[in-house]
Amino acid sequence: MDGSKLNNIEKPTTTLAIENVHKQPFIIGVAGGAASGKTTVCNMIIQQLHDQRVVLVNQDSFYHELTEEELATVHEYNFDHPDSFDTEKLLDSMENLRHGQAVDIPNYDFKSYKNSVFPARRVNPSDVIILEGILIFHDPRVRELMNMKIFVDTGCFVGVTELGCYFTLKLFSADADVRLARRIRRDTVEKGRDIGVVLDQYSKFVKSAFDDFILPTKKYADIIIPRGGDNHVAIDLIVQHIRTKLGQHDLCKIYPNLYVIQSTFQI
Ligand code: UZR
Ligand code: MG
Repeated sequence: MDGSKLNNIEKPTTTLAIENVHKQPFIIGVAGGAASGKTTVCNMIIQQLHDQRVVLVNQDSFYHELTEEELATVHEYNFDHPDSFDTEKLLDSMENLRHGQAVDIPNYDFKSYKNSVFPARRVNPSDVIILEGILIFHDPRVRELMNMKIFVDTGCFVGVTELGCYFTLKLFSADADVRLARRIRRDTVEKGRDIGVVLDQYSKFVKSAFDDFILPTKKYADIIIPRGGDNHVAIDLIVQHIRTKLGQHDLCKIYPNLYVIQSTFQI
């Protein structure tokens, strides 16, 4: 055989196309009324996932700063309305985190109603991102980012009612009562608010915003947790599910920046 022809035969080569595709984080949304126990649920999930990289992003961080005019009539300002949040900025931050970029999350100050008083918090990309907030399910674009949606319900109690000479057991929803009681304690102790202002704000805005904006988003939840942070079985199940989902990305965990996208054989 002619040696030159043999040399012309193309030798098989393998091309492994490797691209720098980062692993997308598992995003969990946690919604529920003010003082329903959202933060407790988030902290319990974070505690159980201590061997993973988890970050908590709070919708509260994205409150719009109040203008001087709004500050002058702050008791008329509705902090429980969807428009009080800078949702575009929240979306922007989440998109960056999702694509492996660190972001600066504003540090909203509940005393001055400004986000420029304290320095922003640098958040690095993580395996799990928990997005917490009263209205975190309100905007469909934010909902679409989430791999799992949790709604925290506070609870109910059994009471006795008297009807003539009969006594009957009745299931009462204690949700609003429990949230209001917790809120009074939290806002007077932690935020240094006057109890009169807290009650006034509750009847003026918080109660109706819960019925008009927060409760209607419950239907988007994948999981509804009754009794919030007291529900250890629900938290265990959620953590188990997250671990299963993270386990499906084992290859990505070993090589976080490498992702084999295609393998071609050229002859
Ligand atoms: P969570 N809030 C304030 O009290 N002051 C602010 O400057 C901004 C927000 C309250 C807000 C809402 N409503 O009910 C609550 N009011 O923070 C949400 N009035 O906080 O999700 O931690 O319960
Ligand atoms: Mg909270």
